[in-house]
This record gives sequence, structure tokens and C-alpha cells, in this order.
Amino acid sequence: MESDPFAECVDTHTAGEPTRILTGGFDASELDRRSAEASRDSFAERYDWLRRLLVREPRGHEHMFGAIPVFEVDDAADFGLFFFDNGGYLDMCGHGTIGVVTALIETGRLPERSSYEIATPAGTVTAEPTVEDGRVRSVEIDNIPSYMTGGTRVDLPGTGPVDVDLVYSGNVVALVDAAQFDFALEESNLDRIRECGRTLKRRLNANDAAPTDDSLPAPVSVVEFYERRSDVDRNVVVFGNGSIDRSPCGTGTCAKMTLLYEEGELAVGTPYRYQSVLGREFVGTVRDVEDGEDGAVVHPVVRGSAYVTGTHQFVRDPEDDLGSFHLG
Ligand code: PYC
Repeated sequence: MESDPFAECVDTHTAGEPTRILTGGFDASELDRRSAEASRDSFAERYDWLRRLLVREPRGHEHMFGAIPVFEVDDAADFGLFFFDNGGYLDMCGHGTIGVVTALIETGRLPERSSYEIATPAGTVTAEPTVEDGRVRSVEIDNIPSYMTGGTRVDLPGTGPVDVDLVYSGNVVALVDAAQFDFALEESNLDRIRECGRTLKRRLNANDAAPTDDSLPAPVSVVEFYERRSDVDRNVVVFGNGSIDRSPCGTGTCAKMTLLYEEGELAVGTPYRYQSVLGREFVGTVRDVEDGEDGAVVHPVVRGSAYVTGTHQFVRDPEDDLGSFHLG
């Protein structure tokens, strides 16, 4: 019996964080093309099995991330893009957008240009690649306007009350100063960080935690622990169902710059370097700021580099009844 091909993908990593990019092998004409959000929602309805097969074991792993470029979804944009992880779907992703732009240019799927307008479920972002001899050296994302949505305190079992700042930067990001914990943001502590991130996200999105009210544009997608350091600030970002971002997280970097701007610690135009637990960096700036109804609306820009790591033709053997799974 022949195996059944069901998806073609290009894989990338952005500062170590994977993005599995669905480029073919499924019928994209069935998606609702009225917007990136509508495409994402119709994919979630009809093709969630495909998300699960691509990100979960045995084809993926618990930290796998995915993105789907869709063309002709928005006349004002060059293409649409939406994102998924092991828990579901996100409205925006910085590392994923950097990976997708790199992969589409380097594999000849996107004509080389100085900038692209990309419609995401969170709104339109601009990507500006730096290309040399067909190689994409870096991509700068002019992200969704970002703002603080408030702060809260969450009682964390084993730790006690933890102060959290909530920032919208395309995703709702819960920013947590790691000085409140008895662990440093080091690889040896990832199990604890992951567990705290998972619990915080669950509590923040549950009815028993304070900020679940109409002030948040969406549930919290990302929990970002940060450490102020004398050289380069560091973070560990927990997203999905306990995935750890190997990169400094694009929307997380934008959220952190928004917080720093609000605290008077980052001026417009000053480069902000941010490091992940892997020691890889993104560099961002606050491009400009305008007055919003409830405070500053920051226009953050973030730059990073991605590499293509492989191409896949995924197949399903009709005799293989395992499907996809997630352990732990
Ligand atoms: O880079 O924005 C990002 C991101 C979100 C979740 C994982 N990475």
C-alpha cells in the first residue's frame, strides 16, 4: 500500500526557534480568503488535524511552531500569514514572520523586494529583508502598534504572589520580572520556568484570575520571564502548551520595549538588544509613539535572522493508525 502525501513544508529556524511553513500539498482554495483571520479560522475548522500532525510527535515535537502563508487574502497586502503551535493558533508571531519571509525569498516563492506588507490575524505588518546574493541576512518587522493593557498579581503555588504586566503587541504578552523567583533564566532551570509559565498562562486566562476582563483584546498567548542584565537583557518565553521559545520572541521583544518605554527606560530610536536562553539575539527599536485613549501606543520594530533547515514531503501510511500525540 502506498503512503499518502498530505503536506509539503519548508522548515526554518529563527535564532534557534523552529517554524514549519506549509507551502503545499493541501487544498488552500477551501480556506476563507476574506482576511488572514478568516483563513486561519477556516483552517482551524477544517484542517486542525493537519496542524496537529505537523507540530506534534512523531513528525514534530512539543516546541515546534508552524506558519501558513496564504495568497490573495487581502488586496492591500502582498500575502496573508497565520501561525500555530502545539496548543492552537496565535494572532501574530515575530520569529515566524522572519522565518517565512526568509524561506519564501530563498526558495524563489516570493520575488525579491525591499519590503512586503503581510496581513496577519492581528493586522498588517511590514517586513523589510536585507538580501545579499539571494541570501536573506536579516528581516526587520514593523510590528502591530503595541500598548500596555494593565497589570495584575497572580498567586503562584510554591512561589506566592507574582506581579505581571500585560502588553498587547500582536499577541497578549504577560511580562514577568524573573527577580520575583528564586531561579535565574538559565538552561538548567527550564523545567521550573516552563511549569511557572504554564500555570501563569492558565491562571491568567481562567476566570479566577484578575485580568480576564474586556480590557484584553485576546487571551494571554505568551508568558515572558525577563531578567535585566548589565550587558544584554534576557528572556525565556513560554507559549502554546508549555513550549519554550528558543529565540527572544518577536512579539515578546516588542512587548518588552513597550514596557520599557512606559517606564521611561527606553527612548524612541534607541536600539534594544534582547537575548534568549540560547544566547541568540533580536534587536528592536521603538520607531515612534502616539497618544492612545489609555496611554502610549508604541510602534515597535524588531530584527532577526532565520535559516532554512530543510524541506519535507510529509506522508501518511494507511496502515499507521497512531496519528499525532503529545507526551507530558
Ligand atoms: O516570535 O512572536 C514570536 C513568537 C510568539 C510565540 C513564539 N514566538
